[in-house]
Formats: sequence, C-alpha cells, structure tokens
Amino acid sequence: MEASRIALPIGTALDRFIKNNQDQFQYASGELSQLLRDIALASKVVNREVNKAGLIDIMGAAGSQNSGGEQQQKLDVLANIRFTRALTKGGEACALISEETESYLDLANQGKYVIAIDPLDGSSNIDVNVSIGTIFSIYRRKSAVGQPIQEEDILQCGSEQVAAGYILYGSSTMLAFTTGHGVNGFTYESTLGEYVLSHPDMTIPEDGMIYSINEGLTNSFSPAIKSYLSYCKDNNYTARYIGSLVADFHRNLLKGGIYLYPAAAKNPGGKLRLMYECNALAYLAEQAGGKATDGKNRILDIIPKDLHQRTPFYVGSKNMVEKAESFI
Ligand code: FDP
Repeated sequence: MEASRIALPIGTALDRFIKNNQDQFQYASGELSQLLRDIALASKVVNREVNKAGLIDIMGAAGSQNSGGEQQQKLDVLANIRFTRALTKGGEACALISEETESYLDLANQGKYVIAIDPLDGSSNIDVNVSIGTIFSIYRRKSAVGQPIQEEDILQCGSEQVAAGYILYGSSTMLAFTTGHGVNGFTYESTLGEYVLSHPDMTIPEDGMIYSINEGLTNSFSPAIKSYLSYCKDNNYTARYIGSLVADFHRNLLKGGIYLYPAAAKNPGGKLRLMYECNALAYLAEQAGGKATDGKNRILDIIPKDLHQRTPFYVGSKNMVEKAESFI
C-alpha cells in the first residue's frame, strides 16, 4: 500500500516552504510572506482564465491601450485586475507599479512594500495558446509609513529588491521566486490547487548553446550585435525564441543560454521595461548564478528615471552574457 501511487508524498507546498524558510525573508514580520501568498493566489485565478481562454469570450483585444500605447488584450486587463485586487486587499503593499497603468497606484495605507508587476507578459502570444507569464518585483518603501508615496519609494534600483519572481503559464504552470537566498521553483498541481516545490535551488549553467533573440530585427541591429550573431552561428549555437520573455528566460535558466533584446532602430533604448520586466529577471538570474546587463552595465545598478523606462537586455548564462558584452 505504501508504494502505491496514492500513498506517494506530494512534496513541499508553497505555504510550508515559506513557513520553513522564514529566515530567508528579510524583516521577517510575515508581510513579505503574505505578499507572495497573495501573488500565488492571484496567479491561480489567472491560470484558470488562461486555460480556458479558447472556450469563452475573453480572447482578443479589449479595445483599450496600456501605458506604452500597445493594445491591451482582454487577459492582460483581467490579470491586472486580479493582481491589483490580491495585492491591495491585505494592506502589505502601499504602492503598485504595473505595465498596464500609466502612473503608480498609491494605496494610502500603512503598507511597507512597493510592488512592480507585469501582470501578463508576452501579450502577442495570448490568443495563440503560447506560453505567457507574470513578472513581479517587491521593494521596501523608503519614506515613512502613513505619508503619501514619494518618488524615492517608486524609482528604486533593482539591487534594492527584497523579492522577485515570475509565473510561467506554460505546459505546466510554475512559480519561481527569490528572496535573495537562491531561486526556488514550484509547479502548480491544479487538482490540489497548490504550488509544490519542484525545482529547489535552481542554478543556471555557466555556459550554454541557446541564443534567444528576435532575429527578424537584424537589419536594424548595430554592427556589434550583427557580429555577435555571426559568432553564435559560427559556434553552432541553437536559436530558440518564443517571444514571451518569461518562457524564454525560464528555458535558458534550466538549459543554459542567453536572451538578448538589444537596441534596434525601432527601439533605440531597447524594448523591455526596466522596472517590471528586467529587474526581476536580473535578480533571479544573479541568484541562480547567471548575469544580466544592458550590454555594459549591471541591470540591477541602473537607477530608474521613469516608471516605464526601457533598456537593452542581455540575460542568462554568465559566460554567454560576458561573451556577448565583449562584442559591444
Ligand atoms: P510582447 O511584446 O508580446 O508583450 O515585453 C514584451 C514582450 O512581448 C516580451 O515578452 C517578449 O520577449 C518581447 O516583448 C517580444 O518582442 P518582439 O515581438 O519584438 O520580439
């Protein structure tokens, strides 16, 4: 009986993991842990909606535009509502920065944490049933609690994150996060409604053979990037590009590789957003032993001047990122 499938242990559920590892949560007052639980809960609802996207009338464009003037998809809007609701209810978060809203949201409460979130990243993949993700960064507020939110609370640099993570809605749904003590990955067991620890202490191989880039933009890349792409081909690298940042990042984290989105004629400052895309993934990459730069500078050291600031992004296996940098 002990050996039968029904008697097998489930593994460590997210709640148990958080309880067992309280020492890895800075300022251990339980608020940061609660924020992670809130994010996990909202992601389960989003996961449910993502999974039935083809079944009901939630696919396609919502008719409105986000902060970058891109058309919002219905699921983007829904995910933003879900995460905003989950993060505002408990009172731990005092401000929210989201890809989906022009300005930050001052929650005017006693909360100590500022959250930057891309509720549903990879929007061009939403209505074609390809992996998409959620990316989040958590910061400690700097100004006194109870006062209106200040610029110093919002425009913090990535090295000040106290936690960050992503949810990948893929062939299975995964949550990976760091609180500055390595990266742990949890797979969603939908019949139990639980995230279960499946990838403890994730590390990215120092080297890899995968390069992920939108090569369709090659004509508008700098000569340095063009030479680097020739180098990749000369060295028999494999190209893998989903066009969903979380999915591309996750694959490279597991297998070793580099994701790059350089400046291009269309996006001279890069395309990806520093505050709610790159910072979180840079923190995770470093915690897993990898590297993240804008081609020259460490992403986590960039001081943001604007909520929706863009940056070139090179992230992944340490040696591969360094090689790419040597061309720039
Ligand atoms: P999307 O425009 O579909 O939302 O940050 C947004 C993002 O996707 C990333 O997820 C993805 O890696 C990248 O942009 C794709 O950009 P390109 O379509 O220019 O390749």
